[in-house]
Order: sequence, then structure tokens, then C-alpha cells
Amino acid sequence: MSPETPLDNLSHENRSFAPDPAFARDAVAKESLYAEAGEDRLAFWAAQARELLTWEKDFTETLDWSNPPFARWFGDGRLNAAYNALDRHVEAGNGDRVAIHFEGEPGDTRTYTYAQLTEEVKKAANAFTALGVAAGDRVAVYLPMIPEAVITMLACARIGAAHSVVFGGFSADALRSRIDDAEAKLVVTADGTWRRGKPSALKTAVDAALTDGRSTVENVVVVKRNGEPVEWTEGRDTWWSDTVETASAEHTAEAFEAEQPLYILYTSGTTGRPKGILHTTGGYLTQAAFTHRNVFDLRPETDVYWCTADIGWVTGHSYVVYGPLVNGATQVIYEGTPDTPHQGRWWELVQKYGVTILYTAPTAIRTMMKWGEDIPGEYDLSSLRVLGSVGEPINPEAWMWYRRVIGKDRCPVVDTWWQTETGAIMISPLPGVTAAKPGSAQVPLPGITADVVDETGAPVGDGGAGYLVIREPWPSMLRNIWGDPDRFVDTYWSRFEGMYFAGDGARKDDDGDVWLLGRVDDVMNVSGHRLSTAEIESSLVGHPAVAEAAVVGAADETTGQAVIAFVILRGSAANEDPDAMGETLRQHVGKDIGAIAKPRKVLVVPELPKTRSGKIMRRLLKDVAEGREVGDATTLADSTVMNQIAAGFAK
Ligand code: 6R9
Repeated sequence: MSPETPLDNLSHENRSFAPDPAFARDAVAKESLYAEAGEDRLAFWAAQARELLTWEKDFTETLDWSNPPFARWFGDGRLNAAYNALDRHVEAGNGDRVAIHFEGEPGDTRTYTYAQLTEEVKKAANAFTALGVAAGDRVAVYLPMIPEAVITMLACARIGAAHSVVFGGFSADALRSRIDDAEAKLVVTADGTWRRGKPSALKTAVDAALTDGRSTVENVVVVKRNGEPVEWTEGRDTWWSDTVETASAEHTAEAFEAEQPLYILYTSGTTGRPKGILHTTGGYLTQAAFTHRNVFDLRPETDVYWCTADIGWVTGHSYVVYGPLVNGATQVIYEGTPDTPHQGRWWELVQKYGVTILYTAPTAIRTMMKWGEDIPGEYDLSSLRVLGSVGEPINPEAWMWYRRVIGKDRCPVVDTWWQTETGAIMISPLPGVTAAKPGSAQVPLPGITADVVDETGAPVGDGGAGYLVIREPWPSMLRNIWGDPDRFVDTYWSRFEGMYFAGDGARKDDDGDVWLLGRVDDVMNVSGHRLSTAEIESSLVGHPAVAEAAVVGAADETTGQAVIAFVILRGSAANEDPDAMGETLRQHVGKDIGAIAKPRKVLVVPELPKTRSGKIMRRLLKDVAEGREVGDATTLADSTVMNQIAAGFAK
């Protein structure tokens, strides 16, 4: 990207919300953190590691960067992740504090105190050990959002085995390739779960993944969740109720070295097979806990925190399991979809549990906007005090709606930028400290050196657009791609000398605040002008008729690429003539950004293709726009969506 990148409606955004003075007065995060970290970054992280975690053996070296890009953080320290998330809170007298308020989709509920959760994890640790799982082994986890998912992950951590959570919406094939790549010994799954009131199977996919009997998997532990009938392989399959619930609740956590693998989480690259992102223990937990505490202004004694992410996504790892539990927080876990049995379910849960901190994704916010503000208006949301966003750029209008309708203009909104690879939040406002602009993730957190550079790796000046990079190693950074160090070096450390390249385009405004422009593979080039998908989408959703928009660049003989937009209309606009509406929106973008950004075609669609973590799969839309057979759509939450869109496009 060049500094001339047309920067549209994002660059017109000049609203800014200063921290409320009362909030700022006793905010958890202090402005002085920036100075402290600026003075001595490593001393800062060492202090956080000692303050936030309990080490069985203290470390003497903070960072070993003698063999970049392979980092070792707190290398000679020893600790146990599960002990940090559980036992120590019980030992400190907080065993009766609620760790998890669980709400199932059908409305069943369970509560676990820290003492109870510790006991369950000890049983699972004993059960997995009895099944032959030892430190250094891998365990595949294919579960819905139920407490057993958290228990399984922590039980693995407790015995030094790495978990590899595979999202429950993934196919048997996707599961098999991940099991094989990690050479997992054990799979933990459930009979099934519920989706929009209907039973949805999980174990059938595990059975299909393991049919040939040649897998490394020796055992499958099955949680009974929805009671649907399952096939059974004797000698391999056991029920959770027979194996885990009957195990001893006595278990002493052994400390492992700080660089002990904690988990592998597969993430799709632009091409090729998925990459197994490897995270280790000490550095990861330090940054997960630090960010969870400071970015959300966490007060573990009084807050009720709810992150709506699934554990199949990195947000579920860092901000459902490790960050909140290491910090001793009380949280809500909800199994189901937001519109079951009605579109107010989330707000009903906020009211019921008195949720104070809510962390969700822009796609969810835009969906709620589409449903209308009357729905949240029916519930008491006065307990809320901090609102977070993650997963994709949040357009200013969604940010404003979130702040006004959900946060009643009282709650700071924190837009948090990070990735599976970064392990924890990297760029975000600090509530009570940072004045926030709608649509900007603001500034790198203390101890993080993110920057925006041009093609040659030189920093772009204020106002310029370029590539987002990280200059210095950070504690929760990925340590490797599982089994493929060359790919690790190539993918992340080769584009710019000595820097981690994140894959995202970004821009810095005159104040030095960072605006994420989407993946660089989503950056289009139209007649030599570079356009970001995010900026055109932001313009489209800024039009009152549009609920959601996705933009792709389709190959064009004349202009290199042409802008193709897919939109979902809002409310009564959905009854308008779609062709006329498309033309209105083309003109709107032209006016908003410039003629060059005017989409060649705006197609009105009923739904957009999204992964279960809410990311729009632009790759599939691009296939449609370029008249190709639609590629692999197995990771879509709803696989019928693409057929409808392709049919609409062909008309
Ligand atoms: C945590 C997570 C990472 C990609 C990342 C970027 C996009 C995430 C964002 C954001 C703009 C934010 N992304 N948060 N873009 N603003 N606040 O989402 O991890 O699933 O690995 O995705 O998501 O493009 O590169 P992951």
C-alpha cells in the first residue's frame, strides 16, 4: 500500500470519547504503564509475570532471543497453568467464588465455584493419565461450549499435555487432518449439542474421522450432552461419566518449564493446509492475564464477565479459559445461538447474571443492529460497565451503536486487535486511560511495539497506510508452527527483515492512532488505486438501508480488479427493488469515498458466508464474483448460504 491510499470515511472519523473522570479515577489500568514499559520492556514483562502468576521456581532470564525468531520467555522458570487458574485461588480463600455460570441453549444451568472446578479438573487429570496421556502428548478436543470443554483444557494443562481444540462446526475431514498433524492420542468429544433448538451431532464426525483405524488416537472420551444415540467402538470409546466422574479428586499439579507447550490451535492460512499455531505456558499466561485485567478493567471480586467466543477460537482460549481463570474472575458461558429461543437471549443473560463486562465480535453487533434496538431495550443492561470488540475491523456506526444502545453512552468500548498467532491482545485502548475513536483500535498496549511500515519496511508517516508489523518479541507470541519451523519463519518473519508481519493492513492517523484496514490479501487494486475492503464495507454499512456488507476484488481485464459488494438490507429496505437499491448504494459509495471505489456490482443477499467465529469468508464470495466453482466451504456456519448467493449472482 502507498501513502496515497484513498482513505475514505474512516479518515473522516473525528469523533473521540474521553474517559469518564469517575471511571478514570480508580481504573485498574494506569497511564504510567506506558512509561514503565517504555523505559524497560523486559523488566516490565518480568514484573507482570511475577505479579500475575505463581511460579514454583522463579525465572532468572526474561527473554532469550539469541536464536530469532525462536523465542524463550522466562525460560528457566517453572509453573503449572492449571494451578495458576484454579488451586491457588482456592488456597487463597476464594474457593467459594463462582468461576462459571453455565447456561445451556435449552435453558439448563450449572454453577461451578473455583473449589468445584478445581475438583473436576483434578478428576479429569487423573482420568486422562489413566488413559495413558502423559506430559508432552497431544489431546484433541471437539466439544461444544459446555463446562467440560474448560475442564478438559485445564486437565491437559495440568498434566503437561498440549490440547488441540478443533471447532465443533468443523467437518470430519478438518478434524482428521488436525488429529493427524498433531498426532493426538486422545479425543474428548460429546454426543452432540443444540443449534437453534435442534440436536446437532459431534461424535459422528469423530467416528468418521477415525474410521480407517490407522489414527494415532487410542481413546475417545464422550460427554453425554444432548442424549442423541451414538455409535460405539468398544475398547476405544468411554463415557465421561464412567471415566472422569468416577476418578479420584486428589491430584497434585506438577510444575513444568515455562516453555512447555500449552496448546496447538489450527488457523487457516491463505493457501495450503492449516497451520498449527503453538503456544507455550509462562509467557502466554502472563500476557493473557495482563491484558484481561487491564483492557477490561477487571475486578475479580465483583465483576461478572462474559466473552461470547467459542473455545474453538483463540478468543475462547485466552479470554474464556486462561485470562479470566488465572485472574480469578467470575464468568458466564453460554452454549447456544443468540436468537434461540428469541432474539433477546443475550440481553436476557446479561440481565439475569448481572454481566458487567461483555466481549464480543462486530459481526454479532451488526446482527443485533439488524434485529433492532427495541430488543435490547426490553432488558435491564445497567450492570454493564465495559464493552469489548474483537475479530475484525469494527465500522464506526457499529461502534457507536454498541456504545449507545448497549452501553447507554456510559461504558467505554475497547476495540482489541490481535490474532491466533499473537496469543493475546496487542492493540487496544485502556479503559479509563485512552480517549477512544469509533473504529480505531488506538495504540499498542504497554510492552508491545507495533508499527505501520511501507513496502520497504520503513515506518509510514502520520496519516499513512501500510503493513502492520511487530518489532520486538512479546510474551504470548506463537513459538512455532507445529512440526514446521521453516513455514513459521517463512510465513511470519520473512516479509520484513527482523519484524513479525501480521498480515493486516493498517493506517496511522495524525495522532498516531492505528486503524486496521483488513487483511492485506483483502486489499484491492483498482486501476492502480489501492482500496481496502474494510473502508468500502464501512461506507456501505454507513447507509441506513444496509445491515451488513462484504466486499471483494474480482479480477477485471481493464482495471486489474473490480469492486464487488454483497449486502444484507435492513428493515423495510429489504422490500425495495434490489436492483434499484444496488444502484443507490453504488452512488452512495461513490459519494462517500470517490468514484474509483464505486462497486461494479452491489448484490443484495439474504446472508453472508461466515465461519462460526463470525469471519466473513471473502474467498468464497470472490469465487462467485469471478465466476468460479465455489471452493471449500466446510468451515461455514451455514453451508447453504453459498448456494443462495451463487444463484443470485448468476441471475
Ligand atoms: C483474535 C482473532 C486474526 C485476524 C487479524 C485481523 C482480524 C482481529 C481485529 C481485527 C481489526 C480488530 N482482527 N481483531 N481486525 N480490528 N479489533 O480474531 O484472531 O481468528 O486469528 O484472526 O482478525 O485481520 O489478522 P484470529
